[in-house]
Amino acid sequence: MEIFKGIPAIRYEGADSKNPLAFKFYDADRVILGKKMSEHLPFAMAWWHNLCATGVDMFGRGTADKSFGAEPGTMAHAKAKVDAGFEFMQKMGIRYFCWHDVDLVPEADDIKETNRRLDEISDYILVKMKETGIKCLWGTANMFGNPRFMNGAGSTNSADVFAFAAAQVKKALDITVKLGGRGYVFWGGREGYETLLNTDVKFEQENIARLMHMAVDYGRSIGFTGDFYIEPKPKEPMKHQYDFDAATAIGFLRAHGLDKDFKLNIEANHATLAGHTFEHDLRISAINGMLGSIDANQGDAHLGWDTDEFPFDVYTATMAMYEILKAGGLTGGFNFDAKNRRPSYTYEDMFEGYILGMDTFALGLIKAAALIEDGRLDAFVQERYASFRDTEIGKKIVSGKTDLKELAAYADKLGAPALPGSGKQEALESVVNSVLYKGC
Ligand code: XUL
Ligand code: CO
Repeated sequence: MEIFKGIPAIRYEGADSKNPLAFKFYDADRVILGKKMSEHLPFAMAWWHNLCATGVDMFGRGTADKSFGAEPGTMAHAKAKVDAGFEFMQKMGIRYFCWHDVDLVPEADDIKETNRRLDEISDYILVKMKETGIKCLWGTANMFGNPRFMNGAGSTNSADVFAFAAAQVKKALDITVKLGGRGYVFWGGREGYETLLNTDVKFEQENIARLMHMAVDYGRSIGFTGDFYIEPKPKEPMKHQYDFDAATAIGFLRAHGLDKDFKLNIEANHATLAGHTFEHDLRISAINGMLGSIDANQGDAHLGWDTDEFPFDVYTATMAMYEILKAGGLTGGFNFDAKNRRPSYTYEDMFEGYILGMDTFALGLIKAAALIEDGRLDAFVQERYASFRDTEIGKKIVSGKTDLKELAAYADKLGAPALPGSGKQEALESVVNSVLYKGC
């Protein structure tokens, strides 16, 4: 039974189209830098926002009806969400989805019953996957919503809660493997603290690592060959979260011997909450060999929280795609961890949010490829460090064949070094504009 009645499959109509239910820039088969757009951009639907979130906030109840014709809180509703999700993805041409355990089924009081429900719904999802060719990008366990996780999951002060979290991770891994997921995510929802006064930070971090090691051991034992991901976020819901940003998460993974099995899932709005740009956290992940997947969304520069908006900012998408292309692409995908604004409550709005996000990333891809082909940014960076390639002393520094004594003697002879050359930021920003708006 069709759920999104009257909404057709979304097609590419080009930039001149005035049809709100058409792509203006995302043309799946268009080839950019030798690869189809659809291969560069494995988009994914986030089960939680698209199929579960109604727009409820702390000031008012939801505005959107996501019952899809069934009674919320029932297995009939869980199945209706599967039907809605697959119809949505098929109409959008989206080939992947991401989920938390409790997005898929209503959580029961007893975990045995929750797990039985997960078995039932994943059987149903598998049938739909076979029918449509749609795949699972990643799965995760929600270890932040239930009151038992008020002090965290891996970082909780209660051994029983830790054990319960472990049980959820085990089941979520079982379902990820059953659905052939490419990845498994740890977003440290409440892995952090409200005050240092009551917190043993060292012990909590060690316990998170213990949980992650157990997940790796169990996952590999049941045939999970994909990547585990940490999704960094600096704050919200906790005042301070341990996976603050990409650099912090990489340090944690290395300190605890988890870096071979883990990469990062970088969310744009989390990077900006950490005081970085999205492209900064992508660069830090990429240069450390840990760029895995992304949560594609954006925040609001005037608000200090995780607004999870659909990507609209073409500059950010361009610079993000520039980083991703230069890193050789993602092993994961582009998950729209994004939700409609509360007053955008209709079925059309759900599609229009994804159209906006996919078109924004398509533009980002087109423009990033143009920046790479233009070559001026790359050439400038190359030239900027030329003294380490072209001078004897520079070559010695880079190859480790000198020491402080020799460099001090060299500096004595030098007197004062010349200024290191203009950074040319404004000229380079102008290059970006001239590539983005060529032909205007
Ligand atoms: C929350 C967030 C999560 C993770 C998955 O800020 O981004 O939805 O993506 O747990
Ligand atoms: Co996210």
